[in-house]
Amino acid sequence: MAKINQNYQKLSAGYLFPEIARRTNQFSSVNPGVQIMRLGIGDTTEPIVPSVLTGLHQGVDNLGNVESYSGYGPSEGITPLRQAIADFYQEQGASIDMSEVFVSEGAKSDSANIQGIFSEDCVVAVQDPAYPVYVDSNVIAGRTGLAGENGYDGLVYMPCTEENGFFPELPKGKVDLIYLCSPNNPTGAVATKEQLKTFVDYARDQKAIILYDSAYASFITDPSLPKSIYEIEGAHECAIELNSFSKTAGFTGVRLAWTIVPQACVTEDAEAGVLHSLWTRRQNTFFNGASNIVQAGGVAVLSDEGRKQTNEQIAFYLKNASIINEGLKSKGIQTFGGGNAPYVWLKTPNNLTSWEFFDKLLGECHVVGTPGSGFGPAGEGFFRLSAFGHRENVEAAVASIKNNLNI
Ligand code: PL4
Repeated sequence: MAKINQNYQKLSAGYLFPEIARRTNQFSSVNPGVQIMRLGIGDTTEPIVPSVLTGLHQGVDNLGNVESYSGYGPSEGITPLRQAIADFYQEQGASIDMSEVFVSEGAKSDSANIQGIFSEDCVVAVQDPAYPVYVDSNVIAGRTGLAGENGYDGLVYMPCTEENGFFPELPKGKVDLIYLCSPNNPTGAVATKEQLKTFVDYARDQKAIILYDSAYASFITDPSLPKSIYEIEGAHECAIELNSFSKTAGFTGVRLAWTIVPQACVTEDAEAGVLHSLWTRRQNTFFNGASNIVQAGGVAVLSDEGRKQTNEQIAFYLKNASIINEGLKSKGIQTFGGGNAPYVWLKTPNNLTSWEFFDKLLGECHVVGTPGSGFGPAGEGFFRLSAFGHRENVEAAVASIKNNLNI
C-alpha cells in the first residue's frame, strides 16, 4: 500500500505566487475590461540582448552540424561555462575553482534541492521574511513541525525588521543550516561585508552551513557591497552559494543557474571534499544537465560584450525601482530597498495587513504587488513591488497609485 509524504500536509497554504494569480484572476472576472498593472512576480520583461541572442543561436547551430553536435553533457555543466563562471568570481576577488561550479536550470530548484544532502535532523534558520522555497522545501523534507501563527514549529526565524536594517541578528542557539539571501528578496536589503562576516564566523564556529542565495547580485552597484559570500574570509569552509542567469540576462523562461559547493566546505561529521562529492552524486543521479543551447547563451552572457549589454538592462530595471520609490515616497509611503535590488519593500499605510493592502491596491489602483506576509511572519504589514516591467507600465502603475490610492 503506497503512502504519501505526510509532510506536504503541513504546508500552510497555497504557494504564494499561484495564490496571487488566483486572486488577480478573480478580480478580473468580476471587473471585466479593467487593465491590470503587474508589479507582483519578479519576472523579467525586456528582450534578451543581442550578444546573448547570438550565443543562443550559436548553440542551436551547433546542433545542426555533425562536427559540433552534442547530446547529453556532463550534469555539472559544460567546461567553457563552468570556467567562465569561475573566472567571473576570480574578478570579484573570490577564488573559485571550475570544479566547484555546478550549472543547473534554476536557482529555485537548486535552493529547494540543496537541503537533500544534509541530515534530516539539521536545525534550519531562515531570514524572516524570505523567498518561500527555503522554508517549504524543509517542511517537505520533514525538518519542521506544524505551522502556527508565528510560522513553523522547529524552524528558527531570524527577523529582518526596520530596526535591524532588514539584516538579522545571529541565531540565539545552535543552528545547522542558515539561509541568507542578498540582495534580499523581498526586502531589497543588501548585506555588508561586516554583516556577512558575523555569519561566516558563527558558521565556522558551529560547523554550520550557510546557503547563500545571490540571485540578484548583478543589481549591486555600490562597490563597497559584496556580490558573493566568497569575498568574505573563511566563507569557503562554510558556505554554498546559489546564483542565476534569470534576472541578470532575462533567462527566467530560458532557465540557467549555478551553485558553488567549495571543496573546503565542512560539516560536523564530514571533512573537506565530502559535501562537494555528495552534491556531485546528487546531481549525477537526479539531473542530466542544463540544455546545451542555453549553456552556450550563458557563455555569451559572461563575455565582455554580454556583460556590457546585460548591465545596461539591469540599469534599466534599477531606474524602474527608483521611479517606484519616488512615486511611493511622494504619496507619503515609507519604502526600503530598490537601490541595489529590483524590489521595493514598503510599509503598508494605516497599519493595513499585507493582504488588505493587496486588495486595496488592486481595487483602487489596479496594481498587483506581493503581500509581505507571504514571505514569513515578519513580512506582515509590508508589501513588495517588483521593478521588472516595461517603463510605460511601471510609470502607469506609479501614476495610478499616486492618483487613486486613497490613504
Ligand atoms: C516566481 C531569491 C521571483 N514562479 O529563476 P531561478 O529559478 O533561477 O531563480 C528563482 C529565484 C531564486 N532565488 C530568489 C528568487 O527571488 C528567485 C525568483 N523569485 C519572485 O518574484 O520572488 C520569481 C518567483 C516563480 C517562483 O515560484 O519562484
